[in-house]
Amino acid sequence: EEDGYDLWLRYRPLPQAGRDDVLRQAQAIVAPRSSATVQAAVTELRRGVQGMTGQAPADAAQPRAGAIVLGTAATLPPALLPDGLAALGREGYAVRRMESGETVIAANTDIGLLYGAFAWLRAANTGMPLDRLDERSAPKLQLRVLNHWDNLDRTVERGYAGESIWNWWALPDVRDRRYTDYARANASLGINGTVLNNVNSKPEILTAPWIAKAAALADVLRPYGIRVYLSARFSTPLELKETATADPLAPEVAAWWARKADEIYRAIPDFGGFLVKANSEGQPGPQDYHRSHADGANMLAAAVAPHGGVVMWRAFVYAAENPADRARQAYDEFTPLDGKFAKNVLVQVKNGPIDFQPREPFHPLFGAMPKTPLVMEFQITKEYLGYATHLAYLGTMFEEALRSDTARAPGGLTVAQVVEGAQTPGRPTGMAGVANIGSERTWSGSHFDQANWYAYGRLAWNPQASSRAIAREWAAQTFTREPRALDDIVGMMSMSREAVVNYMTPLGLHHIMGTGHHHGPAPWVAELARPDWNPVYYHKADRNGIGFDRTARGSNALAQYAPAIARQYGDPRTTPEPLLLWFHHLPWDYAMPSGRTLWAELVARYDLGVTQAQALRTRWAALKPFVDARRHEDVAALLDVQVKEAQWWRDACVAYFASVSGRPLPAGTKRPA
Ligand code: GCW
Repeated sequence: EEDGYDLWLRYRPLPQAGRDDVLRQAQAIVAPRSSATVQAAVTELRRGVQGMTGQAPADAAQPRAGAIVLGTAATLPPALLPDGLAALGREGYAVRRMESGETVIAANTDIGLLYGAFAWLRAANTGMPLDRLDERSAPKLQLRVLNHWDNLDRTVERGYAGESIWNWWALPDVRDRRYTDYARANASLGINGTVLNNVNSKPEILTAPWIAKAAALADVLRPYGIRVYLSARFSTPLELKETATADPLAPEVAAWWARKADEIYRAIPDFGGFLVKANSEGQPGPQDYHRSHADGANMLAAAVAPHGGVVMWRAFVYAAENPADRARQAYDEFTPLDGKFAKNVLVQVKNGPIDFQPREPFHPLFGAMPKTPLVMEFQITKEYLGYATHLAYLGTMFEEALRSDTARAPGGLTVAQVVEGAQTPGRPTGMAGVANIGSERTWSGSHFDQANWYAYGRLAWNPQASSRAIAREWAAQTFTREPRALDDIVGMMSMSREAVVNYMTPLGLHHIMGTGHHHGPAPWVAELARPDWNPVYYHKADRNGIGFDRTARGSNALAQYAPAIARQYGDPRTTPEPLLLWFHHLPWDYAMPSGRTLWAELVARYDLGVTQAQALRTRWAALKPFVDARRHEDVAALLDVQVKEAQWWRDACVAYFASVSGRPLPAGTKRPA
């Protein structure tokens, strides 16, 4: 019975034609003398071929037609060596079916071979013609990292898939097999780093017993090319009572961190570095000592630099003292520091300026810090998009952010290009995804949420990839290769996030969810201690109108974007409709392009969202013949909840906005009796 544990690496028996194709190309495997990484590649190929065909490939010593031959320039016979291999770099690979009948998986390193093996398996699993395979690929970003918000007591902040997969109690002695499966899944996507613990961090994580636990995980993950990182709490030495201050400029503090780094690197020689959330939501930081983010980041960077480590310093900062517009704060604090960060610091920026809302414009820092490498931070776990219950494929959302034009260069400069380092040649590049992984059988809390982990990984490899192509690739491996069913599943995925936007926060609304847990509607909440936590602060609806004026007449957050964008979005007529109320406060009777009033349009959007949620359910029901019974049922049950909660969102929001505006439902609005 299918329970989702195998993720997209299912390797179930293929239909006859596919099976024959795999058997023809994978009769044997030839691999160089083995490192643990090559061993992992060979084991995976064997497992895949055995699963897909029922037959295990033989081991062969010499290349021959019908064999898969893995090798580097040092081990491949010249006739099988692809041209230009060196250009594929440390992690790239070439996979090619030769005229002579061998399938060559070539790379410059063992990790490249592992990635190439997964690429071949992906091709086999998705039904590509293996006798014509000719693929080369190299990652566009260097650091492709998961951020676990996992606490040391095994709870997961904003996690909806059970407790943390890190069984801290049993570590370091017990190395759960699940860690290896986690490594395989990540390596299949090219994810090469993992931050084990929550950014809301604890001092204990940097003490000897915890370093030993992290080291045990690093040992399991290493053969799969995955480095371990830790979230560091800025005040750690002070809280452990090993220094008298945490001031980054105090020599005893810098010395403490340098010693700590030495200690960590003794246990984990390839330790990736630190992720830091400082001076944000109550976390300590350099500003507690009137020092800047750069002072703090550079002090930590100096500690890990001798070992080749990096510091990822988060730009998600906002404070109650800055009540006018929370969306402005990161830009205001960080742009003056451009050029002041050490070489091994990357500033990690959420995709939008508020907080992982169903829709936000791209963060204005992208393109505005040309001397600083910026890491894109996406949230894979669906804190604001219906937890693991609602079907919302985030590939489209990630793609929307990455394809946004920052207009910071003549001819355009997309967010993806910024993240790829277009402005910062020679400096590190990266992407971070807040993981949706837990210890439930499905890993991600639902079958479709696995697609969000998958899409994140594929976009971290290539930020310009197509979210639709990724969805298709994932669904073919996860559910079915039957083309019509696949079209339907991809169609559902592609519209799902827009459905969520429509029934939660249409037309640029944001941050109107329930307090604390962030689930369900609560646009009426107005009495929280901090103004910038109240939904009313964000929608500003009253008798006359609705929306947050971020133009020059309002908070002027718009001025943080390039002039061309500021100009275009300065006028509601030329602002993209999906962002209208993000940037403008407008009267309820404002005439929308549809010919409706703003009020009528808002209600129509909420209705559309509910209709779309219902459509997801109907479309899934029709897919029953193509999906195994258990997983079909699991998804169907969640889609029922989604329809119910879409109605809840719509009804609550429409009722609330009707009450503040004093307007009746537009004529013709249908509601169940
Ligand atoms: O999205 C918000 C979450 C917090 C989170 C914070 C952050 C880890 O509600 O739970 O804390 O962002 O990104 O730091």
